[in-house]
Amino acid sequence: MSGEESVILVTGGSGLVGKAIEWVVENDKSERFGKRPGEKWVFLTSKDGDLRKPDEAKAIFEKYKPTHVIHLAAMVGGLFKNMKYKLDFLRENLLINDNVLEFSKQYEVKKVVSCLSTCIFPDKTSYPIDETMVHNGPPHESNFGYAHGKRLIDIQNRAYHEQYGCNFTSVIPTNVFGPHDNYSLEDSHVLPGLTHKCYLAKKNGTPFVVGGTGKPLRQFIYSRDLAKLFIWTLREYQEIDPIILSVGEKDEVSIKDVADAIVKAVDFQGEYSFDTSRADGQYKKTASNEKLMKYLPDFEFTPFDQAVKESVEWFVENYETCRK
Ligand code: NAP
Ligand code: GFB
Repeated sequence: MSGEESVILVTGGSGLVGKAIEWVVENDKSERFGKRPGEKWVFLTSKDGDLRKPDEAKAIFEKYKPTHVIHLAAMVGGLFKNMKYKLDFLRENLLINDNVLEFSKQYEVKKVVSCLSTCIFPDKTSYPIDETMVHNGPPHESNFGYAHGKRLIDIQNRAYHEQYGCNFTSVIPTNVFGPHDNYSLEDSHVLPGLTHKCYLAKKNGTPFVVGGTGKPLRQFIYSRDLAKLFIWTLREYQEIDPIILSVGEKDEVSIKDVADAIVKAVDFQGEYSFDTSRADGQYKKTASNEKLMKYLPDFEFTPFDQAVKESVEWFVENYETCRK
């Protein structure tokens, strides 16, 4: 991205990942990740327009005339929300993605970076999973609506590139957590959901109950680390094919490890238990970050326990106003 005026539109700018990108743009002083002269960053919320609706989506592009787009806006949620609303996840995200990509083409946006997820990979697969395996078989039953909607972004990117020469690419983050997450007790992802549950258990002297067996394995990326990688992808990554943005295979942890880290960060003194009547979801989705490491061999991820501590501290400080 040259120094001339760039208008970078971040759809979903008020969410977990969007707020992390805003934080990095405003606070990182490095040339690689911080805001650069001539850049205007626009962080959208759904109040700026419902991206499921073509007229509202077009009005946003007409108003801002972006040169670049980081496309985050989506219906998002954890395992239990995905199991309940499979059609909504599919249809809402298809509508949003079609509008954002089509108006990016119509308004001649120079580059779009959209967002897939490591949970959309085939359920029956070899490990570690890499970027070439996105379409190699059906996703896990628990979130097939969300997964197919996300997979289509990769198909759309390739079709826009082949037919119109559009520079549309995507990233594949693993599970993300950090400040400004959604802390809903039922619909959130595991880390914010357990943070909220553990906080209430400590506050009310009630049991802290973790869903499932605690055995499934996950890789977690701190939102502020992911934000830096998004900015790098926008500025320097030149492929149409997606790139996995994740910590390494060796950093994979169990859900019990997550619960233990949250108990430590919340300073919960009681015992906690597992409600094995609740689903475990995918047992594992171990992803390789080899492609990313070839591009950024020196990138340093925030240590998991430190990131959990910062996230829990943010939640406690913002309990009254955060999404829950
Ligand atoms: P989030 O916190 O739920 O934020 C979603 C954002 O999308 C919000 O800014 C929301 O606006 C906006 N949005 C939702 N529906 C919209 C609509 N119809 N029109 C306009 N804006 C709409 O989500 P997130 O965790 O930051 O996720 C961002 C991206 O990362 C998503 O594409 C998600 O699929 C992907 N991802 C997330 C994870 C994860 O673990 N969180 C993992 C992999 C990939 P409001 O604030 O106004 O509602
Ligand atoms: O983050 P999560 O909901 O989604 O994690 P996935 C689910 C795992 O955490 C399961 C356990 O093994 C759950 O049994 N768990 C324990 C809990 N307690 C809780 C809790 O209170 N809340 C939640 N949510 N889980 C998602 C996909 O899969 O990954 C989404 O369904 C999305 O589409 C996301 O892409 C990144 O990692 O299982």
